[in-house]
Amino acid sequence: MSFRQRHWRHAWWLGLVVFTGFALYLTTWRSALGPLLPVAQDVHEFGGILYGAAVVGWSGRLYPWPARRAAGAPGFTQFGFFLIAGLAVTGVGLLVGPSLTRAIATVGHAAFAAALVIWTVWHLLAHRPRVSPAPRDATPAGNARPGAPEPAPRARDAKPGIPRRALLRWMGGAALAVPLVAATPTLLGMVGGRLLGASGGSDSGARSGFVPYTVVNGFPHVDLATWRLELDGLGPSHRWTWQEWQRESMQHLTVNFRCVTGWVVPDVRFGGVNLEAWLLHHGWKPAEHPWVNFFSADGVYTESLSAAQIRQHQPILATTMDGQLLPVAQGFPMRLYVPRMYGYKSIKWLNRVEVSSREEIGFWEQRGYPENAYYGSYSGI
Ligand SMILES: Nc1nc2c(c(=O)[nH]1)N[C@H]1C(S)=C(S)[C@@H](COP(=O)(O)O)O[C@H]1N2
Ligand SMILES: [Mo]
Repeated sequence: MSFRQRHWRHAWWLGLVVFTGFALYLTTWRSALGPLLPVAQDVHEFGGILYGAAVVGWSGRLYPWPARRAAGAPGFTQFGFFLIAGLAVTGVGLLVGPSLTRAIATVGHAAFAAALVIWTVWHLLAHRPRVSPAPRDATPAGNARPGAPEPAPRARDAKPGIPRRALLRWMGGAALAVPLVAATPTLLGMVGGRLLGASGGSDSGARSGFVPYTVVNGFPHVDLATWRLELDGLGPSHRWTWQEWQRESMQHLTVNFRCVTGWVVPDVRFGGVNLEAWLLHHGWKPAEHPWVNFFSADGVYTESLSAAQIRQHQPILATTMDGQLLPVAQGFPMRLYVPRMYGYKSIKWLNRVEVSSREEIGFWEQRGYPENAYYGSYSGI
């Protein structure tokens, strides 16, 4: 395989895997992809495994680092091989194994991804098109060091300047790197928590490790003085003010919070009101209303659970996380939390619950993720 072929092959594969990977984590890319998100996830998982296996298993040809190293290629170039191998290993860790493995893999995968972006930018800069030297005749005579070996003879008609095609190709590569560089702080935020600002951006204040998703522009800022929780479907609708809600009895559970795209935050302590007990207390008859639908103050996101799912998983209407009120980015003042189901069930900025004879199919379920969001119910492999 020629030098050029090899580079093109890497560019295509990396492009595919890196861009689909970023689409899974970055909230703006996610919403832009919409119904294609589950497809992007499949492409990322399959593509990543194939590419990682090809690079590691076929490294002699696809990534001939030992040979190039011996030939005196810069050491940092070879480093890319280890970053790709690291991404492959942590990527598999995200797909299999217990929560602890996945939580470690989450941080590792983000760290390797950020490092790979930095490495790619370095690679682009190190190999940017250079002005080819002027023909020998034009070199000022005084520049020749005494005793320096005679430079190899060059074609007399070589024109000085940057080869146009190389320049265009390089500019294309650099343009592709821009969104990746812009997104790198988010990845580093997942690694270093608050080191580079809370993950996900400016006013998020999310707990480190979480990726504070939203499908609208920004996070709704809810005022406790005007906040109401509404319960519909049981005769006249019930409403709770924040003060009234404080009289409900709280329960606490410590969980591993897990998104369908792989990331896990271990040992999160949620406090809230048991959904089933609360509904039953207000006259819910599961046989009459086998669906419970949930609505968000963001006006877009929805979720639903069947009576059977509620029975089995005992979700809570959470108002605290690790003993404090929820951060704005993470659903202040109330979110659902559904144990043993992927994070997309845990609707944020919850302000209305409706018991119904029909299901309001959830935001991500409409876009291809399973309604029965049990851990393990979705993965490209
Ligand atoms: N209103 C609303 N709720 C939401 C989402 C969202 O975009 N909007 N994203 C869901 C997804 S896919 C996940 S993984 C979790 C993420 O929780 P976090 O924002 O606390 O990290 O929230 C879920 N609840
Ligand atoms: Mo998610």
